[in-house]
Amino acid sequence: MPAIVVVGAQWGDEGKGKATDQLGSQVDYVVKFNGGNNAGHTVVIDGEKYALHLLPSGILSPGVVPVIGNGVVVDLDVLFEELDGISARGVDTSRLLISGSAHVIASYHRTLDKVTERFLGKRRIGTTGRGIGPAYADKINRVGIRMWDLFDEKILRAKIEGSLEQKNQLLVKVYNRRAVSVDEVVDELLRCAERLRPMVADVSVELNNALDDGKTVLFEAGQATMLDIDHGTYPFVTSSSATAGGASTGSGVGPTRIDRVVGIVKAYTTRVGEGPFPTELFDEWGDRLRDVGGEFGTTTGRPRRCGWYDSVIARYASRINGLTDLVLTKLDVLSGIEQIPVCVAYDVDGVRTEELPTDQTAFHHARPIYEMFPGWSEDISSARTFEELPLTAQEYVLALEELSGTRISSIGVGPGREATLQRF
Ligand code: 2SA
Ligand code: GDP
Ligand code: MG
Repeated sequence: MPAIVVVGAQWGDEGKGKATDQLGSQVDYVVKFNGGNNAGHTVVIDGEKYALHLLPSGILSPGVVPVIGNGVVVDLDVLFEELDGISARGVDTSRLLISGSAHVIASYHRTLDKVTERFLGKRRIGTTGRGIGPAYADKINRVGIRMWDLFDEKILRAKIEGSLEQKNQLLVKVYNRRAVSVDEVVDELLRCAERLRPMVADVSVELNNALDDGKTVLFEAGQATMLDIDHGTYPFVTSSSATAGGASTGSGVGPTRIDRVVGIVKAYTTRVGEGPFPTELFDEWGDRLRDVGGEFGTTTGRPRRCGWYDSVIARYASRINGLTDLVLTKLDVLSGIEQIPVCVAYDVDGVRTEELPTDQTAFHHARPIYEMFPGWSEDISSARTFEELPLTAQEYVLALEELSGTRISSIGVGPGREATLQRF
């Protein structure tokens, strides 16, 4: 399998980090192609926990070349902090490559993210406050700063002046904040340039050459299908392409080179931040999933909203991404529930629908239609083959597979690398 894409099939935190880490032992490159340090991927190796935000999860696999593609927005302070943090724990970070076309998150992007959210009040998105939206807005507005710009002070200064012109008016006149000084930003970024320089590369050339040489490349998405700027629950989304297509635009590797697209899906559903979530639970079942599943944001620590499995969303994710297979995670969290509800369709204003309504109002009105599946009482975390699972757990997995319309290639029964049942 020369090129594989790993995407989130729900609203994120499905366990992409663990899945990428596992596939990482079989690949030569792991590429992060969207998002920035809003992501939070937890990987557990031999009982040791690593929380990665900006770095691709593949950095933890010896021999793998970790790559940050052009589709990513990079906060350089966070980058260096994260590199230092994992280097101190003995991880080799020397092979990291960063696309010169990736955009910078500067301090004013973080400021704008926070003031905008405050300004929106009830209409806020519930962002991570990391400056993601404002950095992508600059990219689309053609006033962004790219990695290459840091190596020419004259160009950097001119671009920052251009970028701050309108923002300073907004900050002072609308948000009642002080104007951002061009000099301060130039200094802040120039300070990073020397350390950054050896990591910057033409990622598209590197990856295409690697594929020509028969090497394997894994593309790791941040966030998820339902948070994608185009295909998610807009406007309650992140600002990047988190679906499979983003792997091409965010790295410079054409879609015809991609062989497999793996969707990561939890055995239930979570969401962090604002926005519609049809199967959300507001009762003790939601608390139970959060407690047993440890559902708290890896980046912000925010409690995640929890609900039952939604097969309408799984089918949608299969279609939007052209999934070849699903990896089902956190099946162990459902142990001990007598009857497990699974959403099979929605009731939208009295009409049953099996497709995801793309009209925002209709989606807000969607009510889940559940089918009940018998649960299991056993602790399944030490199972290592599908056949070792209790029969009802096997049936639950087969039902999700059928309802989602995509084969489930592996199943997670714990956070550790070893706690996985491979089906094919
Ligand atoms: P942003 O900051 O502009 O990307 O926020 C926009 C929306 O995207 C959601 N978002 C996420 N959802 C789930 N997990 C994410 N990563 C962290 C994690 C989140 C955390 O792994 O737990 O720690 O809170 C992530 N990143 C962005 C966000 O909640 C908004 O709804
Ligand atoms: P990501 O953003 O998709 O990489 O996911 P996160 O790392 O934010 O959240 C997933 C959490 O679930 C992490 O704490 C993982 O260690 C944990 N995890 C992953 N797979 C499993 C599993 O199969 N069972 C259990 N119990 N935990 C898992
Ligand atoms: Mg996460």
